[in-house]
Amino acid sequence: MMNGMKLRFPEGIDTETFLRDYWQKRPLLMRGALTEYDFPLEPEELAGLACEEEIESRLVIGHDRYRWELHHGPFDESRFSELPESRWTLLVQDVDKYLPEVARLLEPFRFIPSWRFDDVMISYAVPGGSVGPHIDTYDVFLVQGMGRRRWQIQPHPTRDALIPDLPVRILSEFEPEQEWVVEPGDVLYLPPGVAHWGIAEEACMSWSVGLRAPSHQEMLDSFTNFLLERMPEAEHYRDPPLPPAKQPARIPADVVPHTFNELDRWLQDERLRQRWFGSFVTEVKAHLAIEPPAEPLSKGEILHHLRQGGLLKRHPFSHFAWMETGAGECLLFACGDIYETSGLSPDLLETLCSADAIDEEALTPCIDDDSFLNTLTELVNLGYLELAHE
Ligand SMILES: [Mn+2]
Repeated sequence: MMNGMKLRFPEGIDTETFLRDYWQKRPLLMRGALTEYDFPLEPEELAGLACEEEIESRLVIGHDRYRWELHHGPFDESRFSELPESRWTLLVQDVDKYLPEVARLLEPFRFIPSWRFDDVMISYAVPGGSVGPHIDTYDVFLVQGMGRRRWQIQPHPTRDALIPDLPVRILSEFEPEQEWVVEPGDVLYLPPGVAHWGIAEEACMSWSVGLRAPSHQEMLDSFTNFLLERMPEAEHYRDPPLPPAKQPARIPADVVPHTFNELDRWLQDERLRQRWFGSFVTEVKAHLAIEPPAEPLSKGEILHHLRQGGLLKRHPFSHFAWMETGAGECLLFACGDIYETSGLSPDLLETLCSADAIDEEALTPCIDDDSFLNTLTELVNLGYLELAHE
């Protein structure tokens, strides 16, 4: 199904060994790993995107190791002609959401689950341009698209202290252990925690395929809120067997595990955990709002569209995923919403969540199933699926 581009690993490494030995463990430079991709975006077009109101962009100017400027887009077109000839970088986030030909860059990375991906960020730098030495908390594939960039890395930084009072996160100490000059088609994989500094040798563009890695703090915050919305208000604290209190002010230590036994019933509820997880990992970033269609469509209209050879396509901002729960059910997750599906095969769910386009044939034999058609209609009327012709 996912045909087309493959990542060309270095000699002696394949997908399995990459995932086993490098993924989330060690950096890997892959020379010429993506030479067949044609990087369909010019610097001028990237600058154009940075002028758009709804697109997130940044301009980083590095005067020297300790002096940095950060400016947030959208920018005026004239801004770019006023910039110096060296030492600045323009970064544009989520370009894959706006340009399908940029989203194609995700194809060769499909051996990693799609719900792990965040975005393709594209940067353009003039000679000497960089965002300084820093550490990211997520995995990234740094794909060189144009020109040459010098990457220096320190895989196990001893300190993560930042230079204080700067608008950008710059490490105060950086001792590179490895260094490469990358060229178009080269891919540098970095796991989280590797200190890195990439400096443009000449005008260059780097395409960063970034993964999602929410913090434990964010996850607990989201999970407990999810639970709070689903727990009955009426359940309250109850005492364990109570001896007469000799020291009325004392909290007996065994009250704590007793209380947590009660709370653990919620925290350990596998059914709720699974629903939260799928919902959480398919949530859409707040600034990427999906607009529902102006006029809601009926089941009949959607069925008619498909019967006429029409297609359904996922909204480019959307995240879809599915899960076989182990309790004999499959859940479909779309943009944080949870759908309990019955009678949908894993193959159909996978198609719904990852095929480029969905046609009538892909949806047989479920197309006549009323509850499935209801789900499909809801997905269309939320804007998660869009009617398309091709
Ligand atoms: Mn980085």
